[in-house]
Amino acid sequence: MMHIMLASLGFPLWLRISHYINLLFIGLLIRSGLQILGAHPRLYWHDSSDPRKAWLSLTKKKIPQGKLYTSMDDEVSVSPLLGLPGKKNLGLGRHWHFFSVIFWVLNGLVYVILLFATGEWSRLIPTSWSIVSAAWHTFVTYITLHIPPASDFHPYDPLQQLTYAAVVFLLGPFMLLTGVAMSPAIEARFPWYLKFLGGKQSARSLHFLSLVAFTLFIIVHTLLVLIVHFQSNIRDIVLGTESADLGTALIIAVIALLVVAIIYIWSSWYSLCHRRFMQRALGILVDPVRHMLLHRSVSKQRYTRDDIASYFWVNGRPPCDDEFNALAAYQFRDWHLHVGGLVFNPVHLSLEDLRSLPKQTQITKHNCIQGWSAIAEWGGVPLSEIIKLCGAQPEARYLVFTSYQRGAQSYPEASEKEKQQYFYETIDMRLAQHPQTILAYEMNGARLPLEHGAPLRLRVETLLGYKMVKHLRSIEFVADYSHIGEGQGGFREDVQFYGRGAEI
Ligand SMILES: Nc1nc2c(c(=O)[nH]1)N[C@H]1C(S)=C(S)[C@@H](COP(=O)(O)O)O[C@H]1N2
Ligand SMILES: [Mo]
Repeated sequence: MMHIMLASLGFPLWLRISHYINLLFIGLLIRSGLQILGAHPRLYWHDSSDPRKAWLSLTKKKIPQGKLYTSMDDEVSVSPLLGLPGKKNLGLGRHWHFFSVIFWVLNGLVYVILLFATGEWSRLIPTSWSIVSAAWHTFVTYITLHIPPASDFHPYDPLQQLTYAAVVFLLGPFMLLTGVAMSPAIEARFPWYLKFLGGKQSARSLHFLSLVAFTLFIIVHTLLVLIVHFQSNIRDIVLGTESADLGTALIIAVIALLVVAIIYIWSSWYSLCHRRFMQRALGILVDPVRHMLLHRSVSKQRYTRDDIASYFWVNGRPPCDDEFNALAAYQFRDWHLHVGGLVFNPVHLSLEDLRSLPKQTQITKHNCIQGWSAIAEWGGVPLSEIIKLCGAQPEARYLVFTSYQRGAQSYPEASEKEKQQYFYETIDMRLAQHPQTILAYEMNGARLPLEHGAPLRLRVETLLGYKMVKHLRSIEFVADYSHIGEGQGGFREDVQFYGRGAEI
């Protein structure tokens, strides 16, 4: 009785629309996800991200011995057919991923709310264990290359119902939970959550495996729609009832799929041609959402010495200018950090001066935007001490950290002009005052090694690695950063179109 009643409901318009919106955004999510994966095409179960211990390497690149090899060297170019937007565009791929996930989640919420509000849920969520044996029966039917009779569908067959319920209520949320776990702000604020998932790299691997599961589901789902009672299916999917006109259903389906295909092609093509425009346009939505959800989180990381990684990728090669080499040759005895801009007392601090200020050590996890992570102990001066020393003027809103190192060492694919520019990044006053924001001169109890940023680097433990400028030259307090570089807030934002905030 129940079945007949529900089947007669057909498929309401809201359900068909949300199915279509879901299809559109899932495609954008998968494609931008592949783009992100290409930035570090190795998967691990352990947070030291040791490439020799990767369980999956989707690259033929080998790590050369005895030569500095950076994670930027390891990035692979993704075909625009697979990735969104394609080529080496991690920054834009992430923008598309976060832009799409906002709509995907909203669409999913509307769907679930309406599912329960209209009683449609009872077609999806099993209410009796007998469905398991019924689903097994259907499975055997399919696996022996038979097709269940139309009467088995009310409107779903038992196997279909179980699978849909699992995808909607288990796989979907699992993708979100593992995705969120990769945010350094979430990791820093809720280290227990990451422990629960087995760490950042295991969350990343699980996120990838759920992508594989999702992709398999989509393939099988589409094939079965095409093979098993196709004419009824297409009427149901498009017009909501099996008594609808087949021709109309087919025409609408073809047009709807063409629209999706055009959006997929356009999104890659337009993003590749107008990278700055797309960075800004997608940022209009992504930046405030990210800022609102994650910017306030303060790092509560407290790892132990046993957690310290045996492998720590390098990103950004040491500077090679004569000026820097001369400083390095004397163990940075003549090096000074210049602190100026909108402050009451500009200061020049030597390493000795910095060492005489209060020292803080912290064992925290570094998260590179490309995907790898590693735990280390950092020792240095809390940035708040420097702010106290120089006194920020009330108009000061941001701190600009400039390196001795130039674009050529940060991003080999930069233009000639960008290669000459000094690497810089900005953070705001709030982040600067965080208890775990420090200027580190030590790593794992020893002097900061050259490749990890000697003589001094920034550590902000709720952000991605690209914000943590190595080989510091100066800190400038400013009211606004739009006049610096390309005005996006940092070298990697200017040149590689990374996001303005680095909390995810
Ligand atoms: N000066 C400078 N600082 C930099 C970079 C760089 O290229 N130049 N790369 C950033 C990026 S993307 C990361 S992930 C970290 C890497 O730090 P590590 O080399 O100590 O692992 O440094 C950040 N700081
Ligand atoms: Mo990075």
